[in-house]
Amino acid sequence: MTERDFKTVCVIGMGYVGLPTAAVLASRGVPVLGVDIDENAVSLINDGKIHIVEPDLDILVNGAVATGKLRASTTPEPADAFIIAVPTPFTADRKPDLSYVEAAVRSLADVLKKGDLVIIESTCPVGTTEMASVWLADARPDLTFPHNVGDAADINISHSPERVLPGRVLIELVRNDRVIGGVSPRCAERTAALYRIAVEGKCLLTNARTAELVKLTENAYRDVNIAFANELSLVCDDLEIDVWEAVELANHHPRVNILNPGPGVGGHCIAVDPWFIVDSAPGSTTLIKAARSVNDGKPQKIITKVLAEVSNHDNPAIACLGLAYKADIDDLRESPALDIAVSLAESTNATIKVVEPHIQALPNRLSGFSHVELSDLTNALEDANIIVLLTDHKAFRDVDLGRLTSKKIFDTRGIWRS
Ligand code: SAJ
Repeated sequence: MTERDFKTVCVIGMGYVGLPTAAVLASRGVPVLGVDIDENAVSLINDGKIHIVEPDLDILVNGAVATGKLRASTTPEPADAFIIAVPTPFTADRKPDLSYVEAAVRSLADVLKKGDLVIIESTCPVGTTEMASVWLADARPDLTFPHNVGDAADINISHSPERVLPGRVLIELVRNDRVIGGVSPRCAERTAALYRIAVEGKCLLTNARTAELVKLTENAYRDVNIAFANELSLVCDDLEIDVWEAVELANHHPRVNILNPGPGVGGHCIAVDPWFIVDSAPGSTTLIKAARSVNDGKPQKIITKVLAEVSNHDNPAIACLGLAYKADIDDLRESPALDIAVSLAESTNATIKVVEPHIQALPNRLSGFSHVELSDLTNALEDANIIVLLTDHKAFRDVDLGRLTSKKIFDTRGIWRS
């Protein structure tokens, strides 16, 4: 099967995954319609511009729009394949919120025709892809679906989770192996045929339920490993040992590879996805739950230490370096750095200068505080007597530490170790 079998592709959700996926397919010559409910994002894309920060994505989108292969709209149109890449957040009681996925699936029911392929890339709890087949069957009784008739179905449906790392999306989209889980084997084969247009990694075929669990497993695995590093950092604090040195030395063992401790785990994936496993198997997930609790508890440990230092100063002035959840991106979702800055703003009257090179204005959670301002790096460092490094952005790595000797530094990422 080749790209000729997919004359048009419709990608629903123009976020961190959907837009790069649409642009990569379009750059391989496939006409792609990108769909999003955000009219501003749609109009920016149609102007060849982007609304997110991701290396080289602007150039790719601009080129794909200029050649006419990529355009955007707020409503789906008929296509040979549909890729759903919308968020799956969790509710206040940590249950998966499938409302965006369900709305996206239902939004394409009217334009489906015999032979179409529907792929869910959004991270989902086990069973969601089969459920999507049921939702579409309800809406389109004139078509047959794979949860009922398997390989004989008019419509093929599968789950192929995205695995790209923000900051390296365009490279990983093409090079990473892809897990592809079909509701029937034929669904998986057709999905692989579509991805092979752009993906150089292996396409690994399985069933939809296994693919759903594999994606959740990858992120839960990373969460557990980061939790180990974060717990070790607490032990080292108690014992007055430099955790970075301890990790570095332990990692010389041929079978030990401890990750980096930090201010906690953020982003919309690793801090969320493990809860989808817990929700599906609450009695069997002691370790996964414990890891979440260690990582979620880390910001408070840092806040407590900084506030203790604040109480030592008559005129405390804090520089908070970084709000993004990790280095060199603009994403503030579930960011422990943002949580820490907000908590410091709430708990003290100290002047707080926030440095975040990837945003233009303070986020809502910080903009209401009169003692908090967005600042440039030089200014914030000069005026502060307490420096809290929260995100390991490149811009912070080159700071001249010699000029900060009189200041109290909390380097939560270990980038300023001499
Ligand atoms: N972090 C640490 N210490 C580390 C590594 C990470 O504290 O040693 C923190 C980061 O600062 C950040 C959080 O963990 O706050 C998560 O960052 P990350 O780089 O580990 O992962 P994400 O959330 O940006 O992307 C993950 C990736 N999953 C895995 O590596 C298993 C990515 O491949 C997935 O596609 C993505 O989740 C997703 O969308 O699910």
